[in-house]
Amino acid sequence: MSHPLVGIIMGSDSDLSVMQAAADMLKHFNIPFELTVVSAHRTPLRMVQYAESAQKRGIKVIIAGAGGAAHLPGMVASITTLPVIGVPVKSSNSIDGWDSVLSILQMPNGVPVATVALNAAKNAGILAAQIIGTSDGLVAAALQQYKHDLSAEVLKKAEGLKANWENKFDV
Ligand code: RP5
Repeated sequence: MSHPLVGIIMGSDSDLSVMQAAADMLKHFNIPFELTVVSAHRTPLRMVQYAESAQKRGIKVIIAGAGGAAHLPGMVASITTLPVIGVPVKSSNSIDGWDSVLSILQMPNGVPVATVALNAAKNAGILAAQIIGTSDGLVAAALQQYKHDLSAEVLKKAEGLKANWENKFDV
C-alpha cells in the first residue's frame, strides 16, 4: 500500500464518529491516509512528535479534530509548516460547539489553521483532497467529477420540484 499523504488526528476516540467523514472522503478520492488519536492536553509529547515527524514521513496535509478547549489543531500548526485543517467537534465537553469553533478558528497572526464548520469533517476531507489535487492530476479529475455530481444532484432536485411549484427560472 502507498504511504499516507494525509494525517487525520483527533483529541479522543470519542471524536471518531465525526472524524470518520474525513476518512470516507479521502477513501472516495483514493488518497492514502493515516488516522490516530493525539491529544494536546493528555499526550502533549506525542502531539509534538507527531507534528515534528509528519512532513518527514511524507504527509502533505494534516486534518486535526478536537472538541471543547480544542487546542490540538492550533498547536500542531504551531510546530509544522504543513497545512493544517481544523475540525471543531461538538463533543461531550463542549458547551454548545462554539467553544471548539473559536478555539480552532481564532488563531494568532502567523499560525493559520484552515477551520471548517462545526462537525464538518467531510469538508475537511474534501479540502485535503483539493490540496493534494494541486499536484495530482487523478485526484484533480476526481474532484472535478465530484463537483459535477453535486451540481447534477441539485438540478435533479429542482426538476423534481417543478411538478408542484410554478418556476419561471429555467437555465
Ligand atoms: C477533547 O475532549 C477531545 O477532542 C474530545 O472532543 C473531548 C472529549 O474527550 P473524551 O473525554 O471523550 O476522551 O480533547
